[in-house]
Amino acid sequence: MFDSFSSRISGIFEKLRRKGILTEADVDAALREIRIALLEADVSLEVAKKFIANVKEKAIGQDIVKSVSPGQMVTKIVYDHLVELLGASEEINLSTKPYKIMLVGLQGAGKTTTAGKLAKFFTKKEKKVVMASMDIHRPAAIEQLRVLSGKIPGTIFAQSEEDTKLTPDEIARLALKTTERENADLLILDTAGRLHIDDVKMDELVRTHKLINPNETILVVDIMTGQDAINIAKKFSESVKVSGIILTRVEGDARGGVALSMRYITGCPIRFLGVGERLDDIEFFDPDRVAGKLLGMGDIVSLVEKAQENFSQQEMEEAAKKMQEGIFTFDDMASQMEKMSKMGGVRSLLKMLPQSGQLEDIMESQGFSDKTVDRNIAIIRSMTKKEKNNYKILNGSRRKRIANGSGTTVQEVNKLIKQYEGTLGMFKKIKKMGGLGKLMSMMGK
Ligand SMILES: Nc1nc2c(ncn2[C@@H]2O[C@H](COP(=O)(O)OP(=O)(O)OP(=O)(O)O)[C@@H](O)[C@H]2O)c(=O)[nH]1
Ligand SMILES: [Mg+2]
Repeated sequence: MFDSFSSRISGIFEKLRRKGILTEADVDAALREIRIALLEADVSLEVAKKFIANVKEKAIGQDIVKSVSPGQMVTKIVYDHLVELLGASEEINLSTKPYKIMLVGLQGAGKTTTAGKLAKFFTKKEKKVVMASMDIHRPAAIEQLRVLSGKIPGTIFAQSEEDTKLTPDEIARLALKTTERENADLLILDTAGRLHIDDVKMDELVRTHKLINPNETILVVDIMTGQDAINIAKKFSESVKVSGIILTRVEGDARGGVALSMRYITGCPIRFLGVGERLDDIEFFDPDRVAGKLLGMGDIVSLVEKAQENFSQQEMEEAAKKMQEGIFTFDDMASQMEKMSKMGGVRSLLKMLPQSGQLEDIMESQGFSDKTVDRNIAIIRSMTKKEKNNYKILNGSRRKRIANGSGTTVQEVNKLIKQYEGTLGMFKKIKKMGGLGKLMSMMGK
């Protein structure tokens, strides 16, 4: 997320840090560059101006010119201001029963997908969720939500397949009734996308909004909309009282400025970020994390969370123990590769780290690139048990057999074995040095 902005910003800071002693002119120059970066990232002019003024005031107040590490100091000040601008995260806690959430937004913003993501999110928390779609304008829209809800065990879809002629008001009433009858915790209502704000469908939205009287009205905004997103948000807030925002398509190289301006302009908290098309691709909005990303500091928190979801505590301990003992088999290698691709692939994982470009090269040289993972797993699967436990017996004819069996070439098999040797060598070295714990303490951690 926010790749181009963050690489630009981190470049500016890099320059500052290299300078050692900063003059006020250095700081001014850097702030001018930051301002351009903000504007290019679609932050509104008003917000960018205010941001720079605040940072400058703070920076001068702190006497950065004399401070020990001025570059770092400026980074910190900018970071703090970004966090402030993004606004504190506020969770949706289902404070009343049933809690009613209505999703509104422009056509294609991601409302229906987000409805599914939220349903899954709350179902995982043992909440009973009812869903309904008031989108009678697009024939397949109700079906789309029905299919999504079918993928989330436990959720209840309020509309029956026979009811194709209901009006949005009737659907709303039906959904409320179902929610009560099922004694559900949460009702999620999807609405039709508006093409323009002054669409006739807007009146319909206002009417059903009144009827439902939701506890939470969430505006779903595609972050790729750029500057327009801000106007859309303003207009929507004028018609129905928006209480929270969910930004979608945040995973790509989005121009993150929308996230920065949104809170300031609407006064509404950003609740979640949509980071992909799958139902699990939703993240809590965490201003610290987003600010860190914006400044190219990587996203260690997301990385750790992802790892925790995919590796159990026990697996982690086992892996660490093996590493300690210098044990690493081809099966271990294959299982690591499988886990990586389950977590979204090497590329998406590395994106969360600073300097991800260089790391990607290193991972690639170790056989962990998205292009080669499937191939390497196939190669390992074509080995016998004996071969997997002792790579030294892999002579020419065995390698040829493995290449044939996995639909690869002998060169590719050779490459993988070499990579395996490299990792095994590293594990052995760790063992020699007294294990992982020793190594860590040597590194001062
Ligand atoms: N990459 C990415 N795609 C998303 C995200 N959220 C939704 N999409 C995709 O965006 C497209 C539109 O999503 P929908 O959920 O149908 O959007 P909508 O707002 O309900 O659209 P209408 O009902 O037509 O107004 C689909 O292809 C989704 O898979 C996201 O966070 N990231
Ligand atoms: Mg929809």
